[in-house]
Amino acid sequence: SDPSSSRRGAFIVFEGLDRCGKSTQVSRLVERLEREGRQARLQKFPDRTTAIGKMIDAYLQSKADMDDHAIHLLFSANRWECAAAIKRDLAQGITVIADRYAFSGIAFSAAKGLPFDFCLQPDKALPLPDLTLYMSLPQEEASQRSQFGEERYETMTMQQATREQFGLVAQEVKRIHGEYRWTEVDARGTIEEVEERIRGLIGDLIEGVDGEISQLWV
Ligand code: NYM
Ligand code: MG
Repeated sequence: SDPSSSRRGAFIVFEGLDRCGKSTQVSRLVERLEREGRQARLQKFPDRTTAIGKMIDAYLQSKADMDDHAIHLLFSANRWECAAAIKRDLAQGITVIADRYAFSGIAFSAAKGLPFDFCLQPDKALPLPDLTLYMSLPQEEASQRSQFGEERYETMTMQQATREQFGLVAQEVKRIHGEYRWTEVDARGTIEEVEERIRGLIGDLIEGVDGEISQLWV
């Protein structure tokens, strides 16, 4: 019998600041998995296609203003409305690759000054990623790449504050869920070099995972 048939798909999350190369790497990874004949799905957060996602999109483009707490809860609600589909796909053996997740939610909102604890609560019990890859780019290198767009949060001060909060998020993930669930990836270098690093870090996770998916922050 095929031992892999009893395994669920892995839930792999990519995190990082704006312009760190995340979206490029996420789509290359999903393409590679599909080329290799594996089932994989890309889940972008925020998912701007849903009704809640459209409100988030309007906020990010400064077409709408919103209280900091309210938009924080909408980002979380946007994950909850996708949670059942993520769990269903994982159970069917599909590898789910997320471009941002709850960790962005905490880091960006806490960087605006909301209490860390408040930021963490609404995502409690969401599917726990098997691995989060945090793509890290030194400030000097990020400034050179920058080319920030027009969206909210895309300023040097905000990115610097968010970088610090991501450090605290990493500590919390490691403390509660184990060191192995959060890994920093050096995002310097060419697209191919970074892709190779990521490939090494993911290893045999793409072969599937034994056991049920756990719950975030539980
Ligand atoms: N963002 C993203 C948040 O503030 N909270 C969240 O929960 C998530 C998922 O939205 N600057 C921020 C980070 C980004 C912005 O994301 C849009 P992207 O990946 O640039 O589309
Ligand atoms: Mg962005």
